Amino acid sequence: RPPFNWSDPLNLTGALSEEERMVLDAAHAYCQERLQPRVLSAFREERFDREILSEMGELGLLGATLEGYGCAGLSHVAYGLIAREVERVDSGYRSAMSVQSSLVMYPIYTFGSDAQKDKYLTKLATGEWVGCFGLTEPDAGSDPAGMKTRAKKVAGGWQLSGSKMWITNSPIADVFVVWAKDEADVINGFVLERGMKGLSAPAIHGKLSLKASITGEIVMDQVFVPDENRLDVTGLKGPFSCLNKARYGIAWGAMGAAEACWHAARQYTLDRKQFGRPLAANQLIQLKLANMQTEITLGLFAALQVGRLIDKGEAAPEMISLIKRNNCGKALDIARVARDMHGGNGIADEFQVMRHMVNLEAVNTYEGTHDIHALILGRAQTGIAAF
Ligand code: TGC
Ligand code: FAD
Repeated sequence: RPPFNWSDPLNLTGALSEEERMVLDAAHAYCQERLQPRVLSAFREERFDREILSEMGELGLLGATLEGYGCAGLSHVAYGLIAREVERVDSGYRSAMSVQSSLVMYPIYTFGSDAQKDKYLTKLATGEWVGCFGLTEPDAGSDPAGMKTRAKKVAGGWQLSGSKMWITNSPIADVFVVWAKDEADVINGFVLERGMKGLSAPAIHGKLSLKASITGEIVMDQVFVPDENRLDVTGLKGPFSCLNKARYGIAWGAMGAAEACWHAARQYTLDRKQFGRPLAANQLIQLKLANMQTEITLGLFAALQVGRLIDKGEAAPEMISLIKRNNCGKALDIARVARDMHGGNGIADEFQVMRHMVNLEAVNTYEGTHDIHALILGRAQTGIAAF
């Protein structure tokens, strides 16, 4: 009888290349040894430890799929594995990593001039500079086409005015990738830098989710941005092509958080006795564990398939919507059930599961909400846009 590994039931590890397995092991070791010990206090104190991005840079975890500029040139599956290991610890740490890699380095790499790439990419890859991505506004979330931020052409550059809301990393960012409409209502991308006159990025406090990640606004009051800081792309396909990369990583990451909750629930119910035997001896508990195992395994294999298709240049955005939506929704359900299985202890932060649960609420919302991805899939199968 071939062996059955309960924690890797369909042998995902066996479907990875040797390089991907090495990346997985290195990312796992870093996350468990360096990130896990500090997440509890960071979450309690609503603190993002800035040096985490430098540590990730040192290990080659930033912009990992890009070639050159000190980037590792890894497969998209390897990038997904990194996201999964980081989010096994905390979705907020994965947020910081995926914004830097997919939403800041990727657009500069793809739409930037050689001078922009030389100036920004190496420093972003090492984590010496932190980046953020400003698309969402107070009145334009699911519908970014409704943005109000304006870029007015002036001599030698552009003058940007407007505000962006809910921006991961913005209060500590050195580099701001910002999307704005020009006078013809066409969306353009710009790279702004900390210190530009009229630019500020106040932090948003009071979050009950992703408290170990820093989130803020971007406020632009007639910020002059030189011509050479404009990205060479127009229209929503600019920001959306970045979102494809980030949403793909989130599909892996959410499964990492779900695995953390599943493993915790399994161990807790094996250890805790009620009615004279382990909780895990009950059929209701085993059913929940089997459901978690099944959903996580299917979600990981779907992410693996999409990753392989991205590497071959054959992934359509709808495929990414399918896995982002499914994996975030399933991870949130799993975290809620795992919290319940921990009983009263489940609400204590030392047991980790409720932190994952509240984090996953935001993960299910950002980068396109669960329902927006349903509408993208609905449009693709009916030909009718419902939004
Ligand atoms: P639509 O008409 O569908 O498309 C407009 C243009 O964009 C192109 N396009 C894409 N290109 C590449 N990849 C994609 N996924 C694309 N989707 C669309 C499309 O071909 C078209 O191009 P063209 O040349 O014909 O003009 O646009 P719409 O306005 O009708 O879109 C509606 C909808 C709902 C699909 C879209 O607006 C949407 O996805 N909304 C969700 C917004 C969102 O995801 N925001 C994320 C903000 S960033 C963030 O949350 C970071 S969190 C980071 C962290 O902490 O981890
Ligand atoms: P809304 O668009 O107002 O949606 C509210 C509800 O209405 C949702 O349930 C939605 O599904 C539903 N809805 C909307 N339209 C329809 C429709 N047509 N039909 C049916 N239902 C609909 N943005 C960035 O640009 N950069 C970042 O770095 C970033 N980081 C973030 C970090 C955090 C912690 C959070 C919470 C958000 C972040 N965001 C970021 C913003 C995020 O992408 C938006 O919150 C998200 O896209 C949803 O937009 P909204 O909050 O305006 O909700």
